Amino acid sequence: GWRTSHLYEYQGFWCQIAKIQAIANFQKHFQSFYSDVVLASIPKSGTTWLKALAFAVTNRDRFSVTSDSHPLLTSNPHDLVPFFEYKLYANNQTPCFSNFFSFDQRRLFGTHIPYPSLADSIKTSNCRIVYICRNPFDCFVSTWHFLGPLTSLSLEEAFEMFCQGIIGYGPFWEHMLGYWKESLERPEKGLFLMYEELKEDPLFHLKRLAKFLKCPFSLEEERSGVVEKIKKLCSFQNLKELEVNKKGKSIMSFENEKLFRKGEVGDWVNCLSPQMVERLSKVIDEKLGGSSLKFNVLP
Ligand code: PPS
Repeated sequence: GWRTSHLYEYQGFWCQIAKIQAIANFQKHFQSFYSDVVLASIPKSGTTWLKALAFAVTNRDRFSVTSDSHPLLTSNPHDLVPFFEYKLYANNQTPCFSNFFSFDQRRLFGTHIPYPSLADSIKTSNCRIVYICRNPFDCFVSTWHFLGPLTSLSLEEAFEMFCQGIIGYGPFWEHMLGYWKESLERPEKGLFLMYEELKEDPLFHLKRLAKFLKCPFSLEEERSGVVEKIKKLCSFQNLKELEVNKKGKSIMSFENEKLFRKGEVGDWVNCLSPQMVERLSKVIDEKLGGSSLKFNVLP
C-alpha cells in the first residue's frame, strides 16, 4: 500500500503498517467455533461499551451481575474481550486462548477489521457477529479527542482525511456498509446495533442482543431487574468511575482512562464548524444515501 500519514492501504482499508502482520496472521490461522461471538466496530463507535454488555449478558450464569466480584468491576472490558489485532495476534505470537477463556466458556472477541477481511472461518461458520455503529460526526470527534493529541495534524486536516475515508480501518462508509449488508442478508448471523439507539433504549437493545446470542432473558430475570442491572453495570458513569478504568493500558499504549470521555450523542456540535457539518453531511449522503442505513445525530 501507499503511505498517508502513517496509514497504509491494505486489502482496501487504511491500516497502520505495524498491524498488518497481526491481521494477516489472524486471517490465516484463526479457527472459529460455532459458539463464538465477534464484536466488530470502527474505532470510537462504542466498542468498549459493547464488550462490557456482551460479556455481562453471555456470562451471567457464571458471574451474577449483582455480585461484588463481577469481573467487570476489576477488569477493563478490553481485557475480558480481546481484540484479534491488538491482543491475540499482536507481537506475531501464536495466541494463547486459554489466557482469556476457560474451556467451557463462550468466547467473545473484538475487532476493527472490515467484514471482507475477517478470517474465512468467521464468515463461513455459524458464529455470531455483532456490529456497533455510531454516527460519523460523533465518531470523528471521539477519534479526534483520542488520537489528535498524538498526531501533528490540525483538526481541519484530520477532518478532511476522515471525509476522504482516510482513518484507521476506513473508509468509514465501507466499514459500516460491509457489516450492514451482512446483517441484512444473514440476520441470524449478524446483528447491527447503533450507539444512538443503545443510548436511547438500552433495555430494549440489551434484550435484542441476548436473544440474538441465544441466551434470552427469562421472564423471571426481567421481573427481578437483571436487564436493568446489566445496563447499570455497563453504563458510562459506572465504568468511568471504576479504579481499574482510571489506570493502566488495555489497548496497546493507550490509557484506559481515555476510553471514557463523554459518552454522549451529539457532542460534535461543540467541535465541528457549520462548514465541516455541511461537508461531512454531503459525504454521508453521497456514500450512504443509497443504502437503508440512517443515523440519529442529535441527542
Ligand atoms: S475503542 O478505542 O475503539 O475501543 O473506543 P470505543 O469504545 O469504540 O469508543 C469510545 C467512545 O465510547 C464512549 N464510551 C461509552 N459510551 C456509552 N457507554 C459506555 N459504557 C461507554 N464507554 C465508552 C467513550 O466515551 C468514547 O466516546 P466519546 O464521544 O469520545 O466520549
